[in-house]
Amino acid sequence: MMFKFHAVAGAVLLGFVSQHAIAQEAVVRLGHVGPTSGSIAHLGKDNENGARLAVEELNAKGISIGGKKIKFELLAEDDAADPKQGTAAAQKLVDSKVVGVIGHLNSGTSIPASKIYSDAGIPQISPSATNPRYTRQGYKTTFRVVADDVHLGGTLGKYAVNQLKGKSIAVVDDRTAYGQGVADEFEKGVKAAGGKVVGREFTNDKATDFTAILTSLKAKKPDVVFFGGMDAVAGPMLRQMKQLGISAKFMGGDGICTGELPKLAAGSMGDGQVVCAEAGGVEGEAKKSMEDFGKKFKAKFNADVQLYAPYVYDAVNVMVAAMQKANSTEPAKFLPVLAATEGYKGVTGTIAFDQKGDIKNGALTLYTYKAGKRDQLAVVR
Ligand code: ABU
Repeated sequence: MMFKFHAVAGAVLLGFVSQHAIAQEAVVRLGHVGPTSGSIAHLGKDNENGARLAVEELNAKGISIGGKKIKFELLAEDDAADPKQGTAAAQKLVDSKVVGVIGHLNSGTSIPASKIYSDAGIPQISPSATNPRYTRQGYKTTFRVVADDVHLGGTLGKYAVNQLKGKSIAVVDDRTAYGQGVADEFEKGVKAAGGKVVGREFTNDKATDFTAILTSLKAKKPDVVFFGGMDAVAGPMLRQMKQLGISAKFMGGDGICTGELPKLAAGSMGDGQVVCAEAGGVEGEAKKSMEDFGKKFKAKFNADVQLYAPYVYDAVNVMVAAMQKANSTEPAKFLPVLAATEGYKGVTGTIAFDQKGDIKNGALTLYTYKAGKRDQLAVVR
């Protein structure tokens, strides 16, 4: 009889304790979306790992919000850089009750997905989508921590004329939202600097044979070829340029400005031949935090940062900082705090958002490649 009483009392107490414990701890879901399959899976994985590192550190630190210990759970989705898969992934995350999303990697997926997040009232921070349209749709939920293609393409266009002294410039794009957009802005930049575009061709983001367009451009004797698209296409294009005897400088936006490009070009890049730009960057003392991030990333994933992993890491942290400041993980409560972010010190520099959700005073880092490694030319604003 006595044993029975103790057992019942123990069970009641255990129930109370575990309910109490549950009440003190909450799981908060964050979404990440990028292409972790397909030709740019290496970039999708790079982004996803940036998010994983941030979430692991936050959980290890132990964050309390609204009187509860928060355990962040990352729901990582693959959109294969495909707009339709991008919207399906967005809907899946909304249905899974994420409170915020970091992604997508591509402009072509981030733009259509942004309506789904906006309709659900869920903040979305893209760490890498650079098409200006992304933040110009009037959505309050849409943010970006890198510069856009107006800045990126325009600066590269002027650089082609003023620094590279390009006289006959050819432009190719992959007809994606990013590729075509950045190529258009590049062309405007060339023209604004008094340069001449001698040819414009296009391909697609899955193409591998560029013989026809490169042969047509070769006849125009370009001294600079700009490609609007990603590294998976730029690599084979560089190989085929070499085979066809086109020795022009090769330029591109952030999509080609990756650690993987030399491998994809398989030895066909001359030192200093390629000039590209990352849509962010740090100078002076701030460089240390970026370098430290690179070391930490390498130690954890046994891989070098490809391009935007540190921007993803900052995007997760700036979103969680807004939750802490709002003392709430409810999107409706922390969204206005996120929008009002000022002076957040991340590894990629200082983050503040303008009215559209774009980073204020965004930087660009111009790179070339020497001996198969990225080599910084300049940071410009
Ligand atoms: N910004 C380059 C890669 C991502 C994109 O905008 O599509």
